[in-house]
Amino acid sequence: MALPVYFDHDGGLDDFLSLLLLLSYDHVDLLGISITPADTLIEAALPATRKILDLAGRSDVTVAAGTLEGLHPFPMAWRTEACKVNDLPVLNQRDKLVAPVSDLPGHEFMARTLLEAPEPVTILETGPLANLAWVLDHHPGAERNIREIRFMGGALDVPGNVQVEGHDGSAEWNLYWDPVSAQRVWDSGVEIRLFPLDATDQLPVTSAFRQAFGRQYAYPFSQAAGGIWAMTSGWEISPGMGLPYFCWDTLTTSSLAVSDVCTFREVRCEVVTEGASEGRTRPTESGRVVNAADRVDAEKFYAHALETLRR
Ligand code: AGV
Ligand code: CA
Repeated sequence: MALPVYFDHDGGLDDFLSLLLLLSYDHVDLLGISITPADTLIEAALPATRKILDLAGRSDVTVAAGTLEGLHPFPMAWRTEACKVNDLPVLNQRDKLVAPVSDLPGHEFMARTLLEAPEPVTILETGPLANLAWVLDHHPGAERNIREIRFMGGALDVPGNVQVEGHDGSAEWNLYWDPVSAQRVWDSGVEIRLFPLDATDQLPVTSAFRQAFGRQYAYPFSQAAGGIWAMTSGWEISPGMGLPYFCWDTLTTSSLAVSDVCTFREVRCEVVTEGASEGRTRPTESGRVVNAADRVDAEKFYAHALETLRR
């Protein structure tokens, strides 16, 4: 039984790693991809996404470039990582890109794909919620064709990862970029399966994990993934560089294939859209119910990623 999935990502390193995993899941029917121009530069993220599709032999999947902007731009040092992915040798063995680009902007492509889908779709969301919020506002009929959204975002009972002047640090970046869109999705009837920092904090990218890809380097997907994960290295020995890199989006993606990679609990929470906690997912009795990832089986995740990418 194929699982129809629509993927909206925002061109960060683990968004590309998520795409490599997703393309390895035989039970997933990938309907389309849009890119939110958040933790990325779209001019690099678009070709990098198409090159990964071509490498996977999935040049039939259409990609749409997002145009909606958030309120709080990501740091430029993070956004340029997509340029490095786009230049990876393993992704540049051919000089032609084949996977098609939609002539629609990301939000319209998402709407059309959902409206045309013959059965309810799982949305894999590894970036901010601007495109989905737009779809809910402009195409109310699309909502009933969404089975659920698997969304990397938020921080419930742990600190956030936004470290900017004037913010209290309680928010996670995917909500902080566009809190109003996040609130729009929270206010909808869409089922939310949330992968907050509470869960992903249990999955740091370690050197042992990165280097393990060297032992399976004959596989093109391991060349790509090992190269991309190597780009997340360095923070361990550089004080002041900030927080480490975690398997944020890749945990979210792996849950589509490994149902027991983590446990879930029901939490009521609301999105804060103003003030020093802007973008926070705050647990409160009056909030809406989300299914939040809780305890992660870290060894299971690392083993799954390594095994899946031996292709
Ligand atoms: O907050 C995690 C989200 C994930 O979707 N992104 C990165 C992942 O793609 C933002 C982010 C937080 N810390 C970062 C981030 C860092 N140190 N480098 C790049 N992006
Ligand atoms: Ca992301």
